[in-house]
Amino acid sequence: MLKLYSFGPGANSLKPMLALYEKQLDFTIHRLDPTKFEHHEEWFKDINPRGQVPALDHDGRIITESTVICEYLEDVFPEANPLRPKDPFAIAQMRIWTKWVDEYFCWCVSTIGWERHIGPMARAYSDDAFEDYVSRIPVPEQQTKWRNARKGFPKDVLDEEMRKIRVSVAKLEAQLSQTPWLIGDQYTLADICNYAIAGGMQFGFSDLVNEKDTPHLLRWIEKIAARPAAQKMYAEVPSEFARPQQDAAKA
Ligand SMILES: N[C@@H](CCC(=O)N[C@@H](CS)C(=O)NCC(=O)O)C(=O)O
Repeated sequence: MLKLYSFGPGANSLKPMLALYEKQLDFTIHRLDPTKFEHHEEWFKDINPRGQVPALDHDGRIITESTVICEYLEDVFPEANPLRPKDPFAIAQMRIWTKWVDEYFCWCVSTIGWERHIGPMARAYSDDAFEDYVSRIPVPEQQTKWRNARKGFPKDVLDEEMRKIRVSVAKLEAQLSQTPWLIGDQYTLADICNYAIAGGMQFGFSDLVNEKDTPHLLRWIEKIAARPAAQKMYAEVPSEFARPQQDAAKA
């Protein structure tokens, strides 16, 4: 049995969710509500001690880390619509892209998302209520991030993250102007994991991702969103927490 703990079809939660839909596996989804800090409740910290989604329960064994979950699904269900190439060089290219998402692209988009969305949400709580929630966050760096979002990130931090977002967008556009998918002719986890972050940027960062400046990136986003698996995912997991295609900035 496969059960995915998730906020819905957006950001890191989207990666294994879209992979599960693409592979047409049988699975259930347990949605958590971030606005109620459900992911910091004790029952969920027993599942993922970091208090973060996504997490996959496979027959009682828990796998965390969105990209690791995607690779795990390929290892366990290699025949079900493969999303990883067979050739070792191509696998390496795919992993360079997924590593880049996890270590670079995700973080700059995330900070801007926290500034825009988490900050106002956090400011709606009284100081005491907010600190009570923060005290339940198990990862010290995440506590700092919540506090920074509530205060508002310093301008130099936001400027630097926007610079990294511009670098990221240019990198994706450059590759997609050469090849239909990120590592060539095959749709892989490289595309899914990048789409998880880039997929809503035509709305949240329309000054950077648009028809004039990034036509190839835009076509690629639309092409993935139109795939039957993505359409089924958005139809079956409508989310008031993570609106399809509009929440790249909420990672
Ligand atoms: N490296 C982790 C990051 C997971 C992560 O940042 N999850 C976010 C949602 S996209 C989360 O749970 N945020 C809530 C919080 O940190 O309080 C992964 O790729 O799974």
